[in-house]
Amino acid sequence: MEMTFRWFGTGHDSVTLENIRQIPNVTGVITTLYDVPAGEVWELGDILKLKSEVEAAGLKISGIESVNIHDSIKIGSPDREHYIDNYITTLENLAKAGIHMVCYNFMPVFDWTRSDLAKRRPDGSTVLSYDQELIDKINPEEMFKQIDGNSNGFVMPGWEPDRLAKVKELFERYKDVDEEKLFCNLVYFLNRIRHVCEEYNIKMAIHPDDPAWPVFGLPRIVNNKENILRILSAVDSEFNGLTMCTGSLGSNPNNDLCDIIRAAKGRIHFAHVRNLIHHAPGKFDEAAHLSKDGSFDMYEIMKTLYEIGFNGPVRPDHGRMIWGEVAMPGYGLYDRALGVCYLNGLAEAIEKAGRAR
Ligand SMILES: [Mn+2]
Repeated sequence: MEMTFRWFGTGHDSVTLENIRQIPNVTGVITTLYDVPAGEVWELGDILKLKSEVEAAGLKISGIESVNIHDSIKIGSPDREHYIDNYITTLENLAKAGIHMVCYNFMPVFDWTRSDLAKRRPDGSTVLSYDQELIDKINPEEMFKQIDGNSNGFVMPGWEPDRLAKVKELFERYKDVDEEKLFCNLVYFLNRIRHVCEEYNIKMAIHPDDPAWPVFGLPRIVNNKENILRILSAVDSEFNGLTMCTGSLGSNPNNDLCDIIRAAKGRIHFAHVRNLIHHAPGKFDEAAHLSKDGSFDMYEIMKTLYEIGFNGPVRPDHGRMIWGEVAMPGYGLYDRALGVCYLNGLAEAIEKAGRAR
């Protein structure tokens, strides 16, 4: 496993590459061209510039999160061809720059959703939180405004303000897209990019839906073992893989995380490892990475990744906000760095115990 850290780029992130370089065992960043709107080509020059900046800091680009998918591709409208062609050019440019892992999601309209970006815990830290009852009381436009107004001045990934203006129109465009249609549109997209991924050895890692059930009546298809295996087998080639995000899949306590890891063996190209606390169905808070702080057995998760031979990039995921840090919610330096150290400890112990057997 290669330990990495998500970085949104200079001007978009309170965390610097110099900060990241000093976290023990982190050798790479997972980054993006944050300013390029979904559907547009990532120019090779811009990718190379980003790459030089990361390498000058003594790190490497271990993968991209995300190259976002234009809504026309998810909806399956005729103009998707143009956006898929652009996506293919972006993938070629990334490969030419030596980048071979791309995380993406296939969630309509919204990326992840939360009802509170700074829920206070008894120790004074704050976390992202989800409560379906609260979500049921608001409409998608209010949701956009809440997320944008509570993000400490940062633009949250998937909640770019220019999307707010289009949210009503987007819902209208998705009105005939049910789960089956969304699935077919995903398979269509994967078949169209297959040749370039296979030629350039690009691993595509679809990110699970967060939370792992439909929100605002929009279909969701990357939310449990059965649906994930259906996607992996529909385009049965190694390039078509998964981002194993424990927090997203684990938002539904019926998902057995270690069972999903074993079932997707060989097709997990990226791992997001974090913890959360379940309070009731549809109600959870994010937590520190430590097993004891949440509902997941982080030792078993890391051990299962080790046992299936996963050797791609892994990163801590959303952290708590601690020590007075002001950062993009979930993406501060301190608690994610603590998360790395904890995952490092688990990994070292698991590896040495494995060798001793
Ligand atoms: Mn994730």
